[in-house]
Amino acid sequence: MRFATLVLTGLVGLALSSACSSDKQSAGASGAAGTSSAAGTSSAAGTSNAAGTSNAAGDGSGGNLLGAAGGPSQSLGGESNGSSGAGGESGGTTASGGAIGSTETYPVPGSLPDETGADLWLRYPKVPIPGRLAEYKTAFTHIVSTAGGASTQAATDELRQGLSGLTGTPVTLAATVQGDGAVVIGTPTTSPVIAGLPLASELPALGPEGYLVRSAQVQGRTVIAVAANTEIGVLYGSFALLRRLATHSKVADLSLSGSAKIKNRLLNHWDNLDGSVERGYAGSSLWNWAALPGTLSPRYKAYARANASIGINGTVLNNVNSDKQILTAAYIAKVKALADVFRPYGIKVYLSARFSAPVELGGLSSADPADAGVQKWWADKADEIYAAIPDFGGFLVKANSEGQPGPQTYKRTHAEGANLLAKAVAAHGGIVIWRAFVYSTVAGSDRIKQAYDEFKPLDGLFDKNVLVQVKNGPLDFQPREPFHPLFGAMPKTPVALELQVTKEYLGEDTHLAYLGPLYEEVLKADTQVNGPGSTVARVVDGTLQKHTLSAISGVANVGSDLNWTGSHFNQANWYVYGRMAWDPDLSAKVVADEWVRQTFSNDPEVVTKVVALMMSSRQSLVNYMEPLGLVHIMGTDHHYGPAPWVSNLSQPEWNPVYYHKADAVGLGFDRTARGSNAVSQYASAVGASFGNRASISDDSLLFFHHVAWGDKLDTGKTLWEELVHRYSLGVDDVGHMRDAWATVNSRIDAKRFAEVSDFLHIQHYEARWWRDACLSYFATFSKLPMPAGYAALAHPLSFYQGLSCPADAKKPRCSQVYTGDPSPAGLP
Ligand code: GCW
Repeated sequence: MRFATLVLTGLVGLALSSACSSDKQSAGASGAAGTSSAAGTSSAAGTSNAAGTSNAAGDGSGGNLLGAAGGPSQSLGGESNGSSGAGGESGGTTASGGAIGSTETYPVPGSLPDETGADLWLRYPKVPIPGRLAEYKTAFTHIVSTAGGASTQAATDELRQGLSGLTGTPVTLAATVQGDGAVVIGTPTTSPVIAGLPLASELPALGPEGYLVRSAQVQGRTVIAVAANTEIGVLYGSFALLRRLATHSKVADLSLSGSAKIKNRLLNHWDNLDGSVERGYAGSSLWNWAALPGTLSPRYKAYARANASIGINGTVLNNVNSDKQILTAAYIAKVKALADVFRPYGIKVYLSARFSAPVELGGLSSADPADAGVQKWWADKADEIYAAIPDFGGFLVKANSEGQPGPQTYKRTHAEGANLLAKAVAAHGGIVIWRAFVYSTVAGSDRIKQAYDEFKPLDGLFDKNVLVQVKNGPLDFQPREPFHPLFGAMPKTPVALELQVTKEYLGEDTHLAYLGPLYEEVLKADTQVNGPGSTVARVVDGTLQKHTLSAISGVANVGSDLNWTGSHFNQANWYVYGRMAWDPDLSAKVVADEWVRQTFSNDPEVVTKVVALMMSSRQSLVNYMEPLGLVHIMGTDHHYGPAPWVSNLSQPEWNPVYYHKADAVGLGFDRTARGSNAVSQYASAVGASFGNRASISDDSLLFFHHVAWGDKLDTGKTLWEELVHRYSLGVDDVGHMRDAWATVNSRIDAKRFAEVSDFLHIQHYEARWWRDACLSYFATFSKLPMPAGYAALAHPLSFYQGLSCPADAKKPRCSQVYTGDPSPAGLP
């Protein structure tokens, strides 16, 4: 909602003051678990409905945070493990054919050195359990890497750093196998040893990025082979091996294979050329444009490593609200310098292109796609870019949305606009990613219908190298939305999924919300366009509608902060985005498990507690911000705190009141056939389910229905009672997260422990702020008192409406509400 933002910047004090491949084994979903809350009450989250909507991901909406012993039982995350695992011990996480983790007892560490978080999940600390350490020391003594270029070098460097760190012993390099303990890496072309192994015959099926990691015999010695068809595949295999070892898995169980299901796995940076980041909460942009191309920050390589470790293979460097300057020769030279750093890590660069650049940079009188001069300008520009960057990925375009220029200015369609750029890059093998997030200046009856209405008729009209990129939901990255109706609705067009990794609407840097369950929810949502099983994942990976071109994008959350993402737990969202982009069938819980092990500790005391709190975190946030399908009731511009009362913005659909439609009768937006009929944009079975009060999940209820305050919901409570209940549950769940975090105190370094504790403290008070502000406002319509068993609202509505926080929208907090005790909100 940028346009509103820009227009309103001058109105501060008015509106603003109102608020402050797959890896062979598809991982088992953590499923519909988690129906009971930490407070022991029952929550409708974790259920799925006929239409496969809102919460099939089982984000543990309040699963027991102080969680019982025992690691999660689930299949292996990210790669298949072909070993039988027979006789293997069972570790923290049972994987198919093997186990992640170890059953050895973890010593309580004496004192741990403080960590900044700068190393992300690539820390490689020495294995603290003697049995596994001895095993690794024997199995990994040297790396055999005979030939290859920069990517093989990157793989070798990573293995050397990782294996030396994990074993606490320098691991050496060798040209040949020196005895037991060799890790032999390469492709059949770069390595005669790999070419000679029986596994070489299995490689072609794995594609250009796939890999195998296996135990093998070379000259009578047992080695670990990391084999792939390309050097990038070798790098991915090396990271897969290190991930297994950093999660303390048994060497005897090692047998990994992986290949990506989605071809283009991108980060989209909303980074501006002045160093600011739109919706960024982690400092300034990583790209130091002023110093490029001459000076290359070491962070560029570190960024590339981190992305490669999770399978991301493309990066769009600049904001979709694009500055034309990025297409000038001076900037192309800077972009080339970055592309050269990223290339060994398998990462291509892309640029957001400004549609009006032929006028603004080229001096043409028009940017009309039908104009031959415009076509030539783009073709020449593409030639210029590809001359500098032969593997340039292509263009991302936001057009005719929130004030951005586009083809409609010239009475041309989005398809004509996209094809203009597509033709320019086609000869070079480039692609165009055209965003469907359109936002016209003319208010419709229902803002969420606009993308479908504009794009569905264009299906079949896009060139072969164009993808249409669609946000996960039809509105705008809300804490929960139903899946976007364009998924499956454009069978002749490859449709890419856009997820937001930066938490614009989910508490930004401070609030802990693990997004794995949100991503899993949308990927598993069943569009039913070709009958049951037509999931968003199968639309996006191209298999459902038979597209070879496929893409997924995550709006990046990284910046110049030392910890990269503004908070330690926001790193998990970068991580899970990459892992699910590589394999959209991975479960959020499996990924959380491996992230915690690599980032904090493999100690089951830590893994169990922290995974549980992560898995419940997003549902807790939904509960205290926007329960029951409410959307977009946050403050204008900053999108941080509550402001359901805002009603004075000039376009109706910029206002929260447009979305929640509270009145004396009830709450919610009627999108059934009696209302805006947005349900008709879905496949009929899905639309019917969304439109039916009996089948819609309570989690999405108010997104599709206007419900009377006294109506009974699935839980047996009235709407008003359930609203109060969920807001209260959300607040108290954050209290449980704090309790759970407190228990890992001695097992995590003091610095990161304290920083997370501080943010949980902020989150707890701000959750209560959300609850009390929203309920005091909605009570003006329901005219109902707080039900028995819930804490009174801390302040009158006027207090919340008078707040003017946050002072800093890039590091937002609202200290005015940090008084009293946030919990219990639901009285014991
Ligand atoms: O979510 C909204 C944001 C805008 C963003 C826009 C978009 C880049 O508030 O900041 O602009 O979406 O996705 O284009």
